[in-house]
Amino acid sequence: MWRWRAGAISEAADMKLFWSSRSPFVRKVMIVAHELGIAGRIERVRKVVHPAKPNAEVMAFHPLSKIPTLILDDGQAIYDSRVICEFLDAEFGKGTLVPASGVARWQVFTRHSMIDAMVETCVMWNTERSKPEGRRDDEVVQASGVRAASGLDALERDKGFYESGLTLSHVAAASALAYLDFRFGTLGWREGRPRLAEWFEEFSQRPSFIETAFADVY
Ligand SMILES: N[C@@H](CCC(=O)N[C@@H](CS)C(=O)NCC(=O)O)C(=O)O
Repeated sequence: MWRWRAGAISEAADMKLFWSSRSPFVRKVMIVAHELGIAGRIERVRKVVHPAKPNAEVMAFHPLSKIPTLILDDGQAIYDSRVICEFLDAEFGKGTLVPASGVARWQVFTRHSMIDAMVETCVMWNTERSKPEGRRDDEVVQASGVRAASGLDALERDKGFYESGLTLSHVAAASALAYLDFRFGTLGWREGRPRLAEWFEEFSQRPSFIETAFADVY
């Protein structure tokens, strides 16, 4: 049976996270852990994953070989990133990062899912555009750009996003925008999206964001 210790701040790691310094989904989980003051309880276990190469060690816990996967001290696995974030917030944050009820709660979940879909599109976009000519599907590359722009425009217009305090959907947005800077530095996503750019600039100062910076290492 997994035992968690409520209110603990700097205890030994009692959870493991299949982790990579390059994954926006992993970064989102780690930002949440830092915001909740429990990053020290999560041992990061580096895993290399790729859609073309299922990783047997990851598959032993996540049947589809995806990271992040969180493993509790009784061996139970929790995934995907949205579920891990909600788990951490419910268990260690008393639900502070998700409104307890009402429309606002469902707006946070919906926005979080939209951002995750946008990031999935961007990860696929990055993979597709890196393929050599002949193997690359240019229609997918182009459509990915259209979808990502549409997601960013939705965030720029989303009044509730700017008016509410910190939620999981804000963490998801920060990780998504950082991923764009990391992999699509020349995209110029800030152009025409001043509210989002300003919001991100402010979020970027948070220790949780600084502590979890992307790094292109295996
Ligand atoms: N919906 C999943 C997406 C996770 C995901 O796609 N992670 C990538 C790394 S950024 C991965 O595991 N890719 C390996 C694969 O698709 O086989 C989540 O939110 O956790």
